[in-house]
Amino acid sequence: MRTPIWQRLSRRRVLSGGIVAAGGAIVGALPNGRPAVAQPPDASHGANVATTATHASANPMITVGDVGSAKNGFDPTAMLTDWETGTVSQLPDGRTLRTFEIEGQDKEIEIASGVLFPAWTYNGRVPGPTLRATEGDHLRVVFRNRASHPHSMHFHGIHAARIDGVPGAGLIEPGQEFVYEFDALPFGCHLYHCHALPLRRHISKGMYGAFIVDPDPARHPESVAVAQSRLLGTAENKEWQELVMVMNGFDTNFDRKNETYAVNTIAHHFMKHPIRIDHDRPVRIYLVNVLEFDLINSFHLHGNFFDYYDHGTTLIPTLTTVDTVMQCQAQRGILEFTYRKHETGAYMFHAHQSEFAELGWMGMFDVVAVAS
Ligand SMILES: [Cu+2]
Repeated sequence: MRTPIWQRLSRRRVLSGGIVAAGGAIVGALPNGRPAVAQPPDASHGANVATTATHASANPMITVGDVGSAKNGFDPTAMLTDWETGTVSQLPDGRTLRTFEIEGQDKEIEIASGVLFPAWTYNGRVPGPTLRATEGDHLRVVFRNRASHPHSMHFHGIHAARIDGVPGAGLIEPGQEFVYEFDALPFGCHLYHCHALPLRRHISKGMYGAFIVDPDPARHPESVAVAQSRLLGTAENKEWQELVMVMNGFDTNFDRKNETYAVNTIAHHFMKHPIRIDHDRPVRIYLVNVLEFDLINSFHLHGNFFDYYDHGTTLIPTLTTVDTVMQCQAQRGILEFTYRKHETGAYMFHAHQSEFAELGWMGMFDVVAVAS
């Protein structure tokens, strides 16, 4: 008996003919260059047939269709810059107290056009909110678990074991609440994620987000200007075009392999919605890799080179003049570059694992001259 097409098409075999939109629709290229969609069987489809897609993309190398933000309630473009700075007050000792409120929620999200994924989320979005604080702030993170499974928030930062977000130290049951309280240290580009077991399940379901700690210029007299430029709200910081990119992927058929890859969740979103860059202003990217199942992820920039600050914990670059960096899971860093000496135009960026790029982790910068 012939094996159904959806069983014969392994992820990598599909790639030789095209791309996978996954979770139900496998997209390949027909000989005439038109994409085809193969549906796995369910009660309403007795047979497996390849049919011509009704809404082919103009670009045969990327996923078809587009994901609107209305259904998900979040938009990858907005996520580039929507810093969550919390509620700010002052402690009796004069220090800043920054309070964040986060809810664990089950939510079905759309990760490519027509491809739904049953996510576990922080505040109903994947990645969760980008938490941003200043070095030395006292942080209070109130986590309420409104989801169906036990969850936690484990921060990559300096803190006590009792609030580490692992079992027995802030892992909480559905309906419960926990407060993680610690100082924002060290400065850098960090992350948080759920640390419930099995860990790979909770991370791959979507429970992670970026955690940025800006340096306090008063603590860095040797590099005040650099520290100022990183501190949100300063005039020096406003000169920069800052973006947060969380590299992730989704295992839509639960075989412990990813079917789609992305920055900020939606496959190929930044191919369809290029990121507008002012030619004259420098760019700073807070890059975080949370990809599960694949050992390594990477970022490659076209037509340009960048300086890199591993973990963001230094004010001088740890790598200079590179055009590619690789990151293992939970590794992160800051990229800085400029297009000031370039022609305007569309410059690509993507994972240099070609397979990841073809499955969604690829985007464009639209570098334009902005009249002052
Ligand atoms: Cu969890």
